[in-house]
Amino acid sequence: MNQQHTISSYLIERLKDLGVRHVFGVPGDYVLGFYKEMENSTLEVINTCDELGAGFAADAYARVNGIGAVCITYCVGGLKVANSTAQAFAEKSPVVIISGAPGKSERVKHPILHHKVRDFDSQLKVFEQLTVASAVIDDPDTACAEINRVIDAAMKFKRPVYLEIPRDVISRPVTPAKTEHDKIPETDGNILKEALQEAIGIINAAEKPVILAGVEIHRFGLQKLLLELLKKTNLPVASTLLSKSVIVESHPQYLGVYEGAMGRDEVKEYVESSDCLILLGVFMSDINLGIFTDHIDQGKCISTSSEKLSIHYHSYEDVGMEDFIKGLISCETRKREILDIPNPPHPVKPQPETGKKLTVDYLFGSLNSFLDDNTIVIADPGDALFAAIDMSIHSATKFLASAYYASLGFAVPGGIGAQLANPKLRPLVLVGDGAFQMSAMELASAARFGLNPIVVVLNNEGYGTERPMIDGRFNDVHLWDYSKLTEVFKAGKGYEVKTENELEAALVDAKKQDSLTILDVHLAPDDSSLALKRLTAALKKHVK
Ligand SMILES: Cc1ncc(C[n+]2csc(CCOP(=O)(O)OP(=O)(O)O)c2C)c(N)n1
Ligand SMILES: [Mg+2]
Repeated sequence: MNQQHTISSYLIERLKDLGVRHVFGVPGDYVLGFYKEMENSTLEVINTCDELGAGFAADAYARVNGIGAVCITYCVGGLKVANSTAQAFAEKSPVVIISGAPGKSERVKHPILHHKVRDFDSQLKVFEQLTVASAVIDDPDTACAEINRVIDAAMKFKRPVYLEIPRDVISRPVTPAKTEHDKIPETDGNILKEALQEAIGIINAAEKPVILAGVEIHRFGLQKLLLELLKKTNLPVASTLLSKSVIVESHPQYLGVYEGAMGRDEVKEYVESSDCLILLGVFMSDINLGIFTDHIDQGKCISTSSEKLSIHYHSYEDVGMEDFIKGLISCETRKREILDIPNPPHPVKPQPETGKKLTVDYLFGSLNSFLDDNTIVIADPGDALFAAIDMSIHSATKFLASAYYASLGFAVPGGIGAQLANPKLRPLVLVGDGAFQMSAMELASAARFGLNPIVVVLNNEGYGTERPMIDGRFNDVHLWDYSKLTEVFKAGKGYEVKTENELEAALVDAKKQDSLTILDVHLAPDDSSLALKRLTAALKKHVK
């Protein structure tokens, strides 16, 4: 960094240092200057149709790439990414939100400037709630240190951060500040030793220990350590829905997705009958626990996460998750015989019957055998997500979903972010018709940037997940010809799919296309996956 930096060039440099290659967003006059700076740099600007799409794309990008960024204008754009930022916060995804803002010189005497809501700091206050660190970069003397503080927090906590830059300061010269790259707090060696002693004692004495690998293993890049631990101990491992694909799903020690009553019965029984459950970075959220249909006994758990380590009913301070897992690997943990465990069933390709109407079961059976090593599955909440529980993802980190925050509209723009983060991947986007109507226009962005997601629209004529809870006309959607959208976007190919044989033909053909494809898959409005049937039965009790 020998050149004379400005606020914008310094921020761009820092983003690049951390691995950002694409920035998603929609410009506006308060941020146009920064857009020009990005265009003049090696960062690629990915204009989406709408800011929410940019926010979701940046979140998916961060999940695959380790960090993502979105750049928008003040309030009208910023407040649209509030929802995607909330998702990134809730599900731990390090996204840097960069917002333009009115210039300092324009604010004198509080004029009523366009896009201002109440006060000049209204948007900042919103983002203070949604991020782990935030700053207004308006002073060249502190700009670099503040940029570093905020970006380092994103890396440390794997959560979104917010930077707001008044438009008249972006070209101010600055002196680069030292970056801390501060890592997870140091572990206290004595406390770690004691915690490991206790944990190893319990694990070694247990008859049936089971590991539950959560999403933080993925976010903190600890998949290799997990594999080492499995090799060292031979213990069986399950994932949660949020962490699905944390480990390659054909691994011999893999049980499947544990999800209380929503997951496979054998997984529920196996996990819940364990006398020592080792939870690694698991979110104990309602969806992850099958809407609390789980029966996990805290008195049998050893749980480590980025926030705390607890053994049964007590906790240890200052023990990092990575250090604890490394400790488990290096200690004298008992190596067991590899047990005969209920692995997920191997995908069996269903045989299509000509003219037979499609069901959710058939669709997912067929999609399951369609996956290959380069497919990344991105599922929107709704039956697309629940039915995907039992798909067999080929390699680690090839499944993305808003499985805790549960915002509709993530999957289509998420496919854009995922494929730009790793161009070797082809997204298989699984999306309900309701969620698709919220996000379909972003396929135009996919077309513009030459991406080729295969988009499967589960067309059940409305909000199927909600119907069994309380039904009404509010759960219907207007019926579109989804497959014709490729004509509107002037790219790709659409298929209308009603029968088993039409599905097979469409999938085979879609795989050959190098542009985007949309499969409008007609399903009966009252059809659903087994997992959804169980979930709605559980939810019904809560909404009355
Ligand atoms: C942004 C957002 N709005 C509303 C909801 C509430 N919601 C949850 S599931 C659902 C229905 C989704 O319909 P669709 O995408 O067609 O999937 P299906 O339930 O039919 O499988 C709705 C509206 C939500 N989760 N997210
Ligand atoms: Mg639907």
